Amino acid sequence: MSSGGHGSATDRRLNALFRHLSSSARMDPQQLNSIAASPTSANQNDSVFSHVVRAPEDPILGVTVAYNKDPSPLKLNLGVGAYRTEEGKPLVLNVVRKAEQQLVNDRSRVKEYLPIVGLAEFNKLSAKLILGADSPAIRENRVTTVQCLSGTGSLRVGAEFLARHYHQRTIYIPQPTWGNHPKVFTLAGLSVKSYRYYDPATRGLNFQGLLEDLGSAPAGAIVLLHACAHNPTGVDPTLQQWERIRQLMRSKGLLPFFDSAYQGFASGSLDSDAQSVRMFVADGGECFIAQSYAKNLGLYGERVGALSIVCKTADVAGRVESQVKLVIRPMYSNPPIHGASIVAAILRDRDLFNEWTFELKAMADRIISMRQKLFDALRARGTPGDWSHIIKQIGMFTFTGLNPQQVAFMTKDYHIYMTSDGRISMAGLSSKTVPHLADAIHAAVTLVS
Ligand code: KET
Repeated sequence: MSSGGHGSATDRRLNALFRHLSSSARMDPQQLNSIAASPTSANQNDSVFSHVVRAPEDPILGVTVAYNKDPSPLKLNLGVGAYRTEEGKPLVLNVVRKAEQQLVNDRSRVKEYLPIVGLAEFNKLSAKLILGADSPAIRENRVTTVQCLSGTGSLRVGAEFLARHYHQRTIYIPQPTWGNHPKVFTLAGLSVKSYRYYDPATRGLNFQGLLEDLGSAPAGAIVLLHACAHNPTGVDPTLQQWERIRQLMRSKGLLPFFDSAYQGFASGSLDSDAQSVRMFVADGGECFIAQSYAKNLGLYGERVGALSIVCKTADVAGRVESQVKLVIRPMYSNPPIHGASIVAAILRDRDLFNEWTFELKAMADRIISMRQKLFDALRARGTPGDWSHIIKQIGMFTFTGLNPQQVAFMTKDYHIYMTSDGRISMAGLSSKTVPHLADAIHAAVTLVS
């Protein structure tokens, strides 16, 4: 257990975990008594886990669980952010198939453990992908990149490092944000606060609120920023707004932690979608970046991502990396080899890389065309309300503005599955299913308030 005294990161983590578990467990007094009873008085047939109460399903992944149980042929899963084809099928990119074939054909490949930080070539190429090939930070060797378990694992490793080694343990996350963010950061030992981000009235950015909240954050606080295609709102700052955010954060010494889970999905261009991150790196300051290849390469289940930490000097970066290794080793020892090898094969080869950018653009374009189709379908039905946000928002999701009752109605009567905050994954929609969704939305807004 902890040897660091009461204030240590481990203690804080355990306390946070305990609070989390006891608040979700809601034990009744009888159960508490049976836990308190001595082992000798317990019935031999009682499980030592009989006090464990069933936890609720995850708000996002639980939608798929409910969907899978529904026998209706009409059912439609717009919950999880996972790309589907026009036929409603998961997509393995052609370029991924090619890279995998290369790997299989290469008999010299072995299955040895990777180093704690993962595949070196993958790390180098991932840093180049997000920071740009000509990034001075890379040239000056002041970026450390470690392969992690997709975006989530990268966020968690970064947060664990910060909880141990950074003086300010408060992280500000946007309101709203991806539902897993508060859990990842709390369990890592950080204290989570939020900053205003979305304005339901305009269905756009609450820029003033954002500036005020970051302006009154304590010096040095960590700030989680969605690099592009903000989840769940689909609302991103403009480049001018990013510049204001950058100036404010740098003037207060706030530490940026970028979550880049959708590079290429917002605009269809890998470089355009990395601009926010590159602005913060261009000023020579420090930042964290968690990258995921789940969406943009369709490698969801391969769990491949990277954490980059941009430091002031190469010397600091080296020492930081040595400590990140101490975070990773007792957690999962070292990352898996297959997904990272696929990514490295694609990023290192000009032809495969170009092919990827075409396939990525095609995915982004199909999502954009679904936005237009859904918007047109609602207009055609005369559905009350202004639905222009469907075509204005970007990335994988539309934040519809439907309330939890309307969502529950659509699930019950139309077998449409989505998160209760009214987010729909546009990537799960196809020309064939748009009319069904439009009918459901029309019925929901006219019948359920
Ligand atoms: N960040 C954001 C903003 C995000 O939306 C996701 C996944 C992740 C990180 C983590 O992805 P990973 O698969 O660990 O690389 N979001 C979708 C899936 C999920 O909730 O796990 C979603 O919001 O549907």
